[in-house]
Amino acid sequence: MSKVYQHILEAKNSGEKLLAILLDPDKLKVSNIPSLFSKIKSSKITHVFVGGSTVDEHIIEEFVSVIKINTNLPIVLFPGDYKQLTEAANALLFLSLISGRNPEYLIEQQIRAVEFLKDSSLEIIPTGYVLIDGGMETAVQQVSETLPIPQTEIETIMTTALAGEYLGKKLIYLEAGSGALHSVSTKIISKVSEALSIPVIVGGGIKTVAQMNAAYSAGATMVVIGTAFEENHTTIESFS
Ligand code: 1GP
Repeated sequence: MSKVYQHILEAKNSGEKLLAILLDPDKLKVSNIPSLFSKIKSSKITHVFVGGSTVDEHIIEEFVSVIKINTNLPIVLFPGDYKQLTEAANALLFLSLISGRNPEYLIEQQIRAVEFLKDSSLEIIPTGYVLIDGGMETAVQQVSETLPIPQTEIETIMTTALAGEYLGKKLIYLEAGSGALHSVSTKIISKVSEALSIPVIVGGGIKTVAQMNAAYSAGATMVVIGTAFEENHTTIESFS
């Protein structure tokens, strides 16, 4: 069953806009999950992403299980590492960092995840992950030891994303990096969305409703927000 992906695909085709909140177990305490989800209930948030660049593998299971008690929204793993996997979630963005040239994040981590995934019922969503310069060195860049593509290299970004689609990826994630100074430009989102037939996810540095709507208008099916919600939980209410 590919329930989570099917919904994203239908959203692309129907024009429905999806919003994921990214929760990093390193930054959010389990004890704060219930109060956070009471705010999320009345917001436009449609998905919960869980992951981070340096998350301790032992806390993932409990973290996701507590989220599950507090929401019916789909929980999607967005792991920085093959150890950040748990059956408690609904789906996994099976990421390959196709903008980089580090085999560790192109295929090595994915091979290591197989031991867990082969006996798992997690929905696996093959995702081409494209790191784009957000105006600062981000955690993804440091951990993956790869360089982001400059925002000016729109053609390279588009061809990289399209190569991802040709490789069979079901989603393309345009990532400016957590806490980016500049989110992915609408010019890039438009160019990529027009070229691709699969849904485009955009994240990194999006802090306002206006930025989110601009990303949707440019063609993003889903926007991911982490830092803005982490820094100020009341922001969630302005996204309702
Ligand atoms: C990071 O794209 C996500 O991987 C979200 O970024 O934390 O900047 O919202 P922010």
